[in-house]
Amino acid sequence: MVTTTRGTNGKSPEVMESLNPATGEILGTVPVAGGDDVASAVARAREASRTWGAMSVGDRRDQLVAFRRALAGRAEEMAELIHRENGKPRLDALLEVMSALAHLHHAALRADKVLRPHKVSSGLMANFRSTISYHPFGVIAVIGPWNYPLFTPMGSIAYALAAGNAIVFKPSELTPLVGQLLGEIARASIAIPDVLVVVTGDGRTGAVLARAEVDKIAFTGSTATGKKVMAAAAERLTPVLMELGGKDPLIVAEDADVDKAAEAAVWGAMTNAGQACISVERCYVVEPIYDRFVEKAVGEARQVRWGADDEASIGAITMPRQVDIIREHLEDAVARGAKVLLGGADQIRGNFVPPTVLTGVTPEMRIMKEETFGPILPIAKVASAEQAVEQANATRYGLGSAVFGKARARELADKIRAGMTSINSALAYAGVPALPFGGVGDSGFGRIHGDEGLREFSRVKATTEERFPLPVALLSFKLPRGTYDRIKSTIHQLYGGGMVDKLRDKLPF
Ligand code: TXE
Repeated sequence: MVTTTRGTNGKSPEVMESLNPATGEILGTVPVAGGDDVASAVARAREASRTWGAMSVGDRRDQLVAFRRALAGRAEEMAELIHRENGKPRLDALLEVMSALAHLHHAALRADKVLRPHKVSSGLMANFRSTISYHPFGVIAVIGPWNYPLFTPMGSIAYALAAGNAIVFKPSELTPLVGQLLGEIARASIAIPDVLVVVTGDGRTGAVLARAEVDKIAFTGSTATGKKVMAAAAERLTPVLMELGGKDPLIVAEDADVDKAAEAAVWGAMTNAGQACISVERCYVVEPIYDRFVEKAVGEARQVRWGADDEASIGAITMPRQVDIIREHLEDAVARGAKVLLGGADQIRGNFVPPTVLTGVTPEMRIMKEETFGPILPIAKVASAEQAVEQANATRYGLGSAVFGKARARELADKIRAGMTSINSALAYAGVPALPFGGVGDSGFGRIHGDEGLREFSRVKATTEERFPLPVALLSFKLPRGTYDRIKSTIHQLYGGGMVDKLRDKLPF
């Protein structure tokens, strides 16, 4: 949470306060970086990127191992800050630190293998040696959200650093202190200064950074702001990676383990108080098992403890504005005929939203179309798994998804238009560092995590080198007479007559 104040003499720099969303306590004050501050941060990162990018992958790995160890050494301090600044329970905060560390470890170790130059077939140009190599872009701007203030930006930061880039990180205005602490740990543990520079501020700082002289922007946040960032980046033709919102479906087929599916649906919808881009936001259950599923889900959700105490499984909603969105979605659903089986808008207390289960939901309700970002599980009854897939895909979003079932689970998973699917679990793909993470449509594009994440932050370079000259130099104006006819006959024999098909396994195409 944040309030912004201008210096009393009108000249001192603007600052903002970070508040604990559970208590309203002021946790700290940070500067709102302006144009000059952002330019200076980018310049410092640029300088660092020269040394960092020129280092061997092995040397960078050693530095990232030191960074990882330093972060692990301060895991509890970081988790405590995440807990206080974001509002999530301490245990969830500590798990977030562990997940971030897993990515830092994975990226540092994989970079050597994934970004090593490799040869490819030169095809018809058989006298050439062709190579693909990967190079750092230079400076990556990472604009982060507040829901997983460490894990989410780390998905870009770890992979971009391992690929040899320096970073300018702007954390969300709701969680700037987590960003600052990460920057401090990087400074203390990485030998090259300014490899990770943190600038604090709100959307205005983000907007300046989106126009700054950076080489790529990795943005995580809302679809609406993502579009603004992309438009700003277009001015300098800066490439962008967009990790945006979602409306993730969970499908339960007839042969699913109903108890397991209900437990996972409740956890997937309500973990982090539903404030995950990959939260389960819609649940489709086939008719024969629907009643059993609903009963089980309500029973599970009833046991989810909400509040600020140490026993709570879900804490405060981080962004006060989000509470209004959740309330509006619930009221709209009820007005259109949904039934509240547990929780509901009238039980919202300040920034705390109760675990809520809804049935009788229909596609035109806001709660089935727009990102709710709260601990809400709307359950829809469907006639068949096909209908479930059809409704799951009837959205412009396409981030995560889940399928519960046996015989046809994989087939159904393949049919869901989304970047990621967990079968017989919810959100599990996010815990596998080797799996690329990202969406389609309004959920964005580009991938963090995994090998794709390392390549996402690399400039791809193609090199081909002549090994020996051919008697007929095709790449020249000095072609002998009769070349036209020879090419004509080559086209006919190779591609028309099917020689390439016959020699498919023998020729290096
Ligand atoms: O997001 P914003 P907010 C969704 C969720 C939530 C909604 C709004 O549904 O209700 O987004 O949240 C910076 N140029 N998600 O307001 O505005 C901003 O300072 C450049 C989904 O927090 O997208 C912050 O650092 N940057 C999500 C970051 O963008 C700008 C996680 C995100 O803010 C900017 C969070 C601008 N013009 C919310 N304006 C997910 N994908 O996980 C703001 N920013």
